[in-house]
Amino acid sequence: MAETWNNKIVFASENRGKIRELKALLGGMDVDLLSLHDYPDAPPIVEDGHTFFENALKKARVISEYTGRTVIADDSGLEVDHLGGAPGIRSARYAGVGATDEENIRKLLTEMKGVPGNQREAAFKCALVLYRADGTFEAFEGELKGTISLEPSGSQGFGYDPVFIVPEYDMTVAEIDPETKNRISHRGKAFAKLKESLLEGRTI
Ligand code: ITT
Repeated sequence: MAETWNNKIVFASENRGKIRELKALLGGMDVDLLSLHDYPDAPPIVEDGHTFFENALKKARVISEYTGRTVIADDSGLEVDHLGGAPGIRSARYAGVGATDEENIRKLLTEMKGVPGNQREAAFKCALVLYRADGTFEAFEGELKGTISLEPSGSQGFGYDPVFIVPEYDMTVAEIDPETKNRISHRGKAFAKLKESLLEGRTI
């Protein structure tokens, strides 16, 4: 089938875990998802916003202006009540710029050491922006509530999934199968709203 301009959407992300999830979420739709790995010379994006939404909008705008395409951007992270909402927008670089998921998890568990079970509430948050080349955009949000475990468990997903327990499943997100994660997760919920908008023809 010939490629058309309109079915190509760029996901303004380098995070392979997020890209994998978004590809699965788009399954069945006539959309060809590119990512920043297809644009190695794209300008670096300084995530200097104060909210997930501000950062998602900036990523989407910069990459849409660079590529001339419709762009989806996600800014997401973990908010832990006991830590006053940290790591929040700093989730990817909690243990330092370029930190691995393991390093971020280790720092989180150190900060949460000795905190009792009833004070370990947290939430994953996601802001998703779809930005068109003409400068108009739509924004969607999603949230998943849970608690921080005492130690990592499970091997699926990415980021903080091994230490985030979903009470309804009594499992960490890294122990839950990917399809279920995409149905219940912060990104999955935000994406479901975006998809509804795409299917109604309101968005692109
Ligand atoms: P891009 O900006 O290239 O998309 P990033 O990893 O830097 O990738 P963010 O700035 O949005 O993305 O940071 C999100 C971080 O929040 C991510 O690196 C994880 O540590 C965490 N996170 C977000 N969604 C998550 C999920 O579904 N499961 C586990 N951790 C998640």
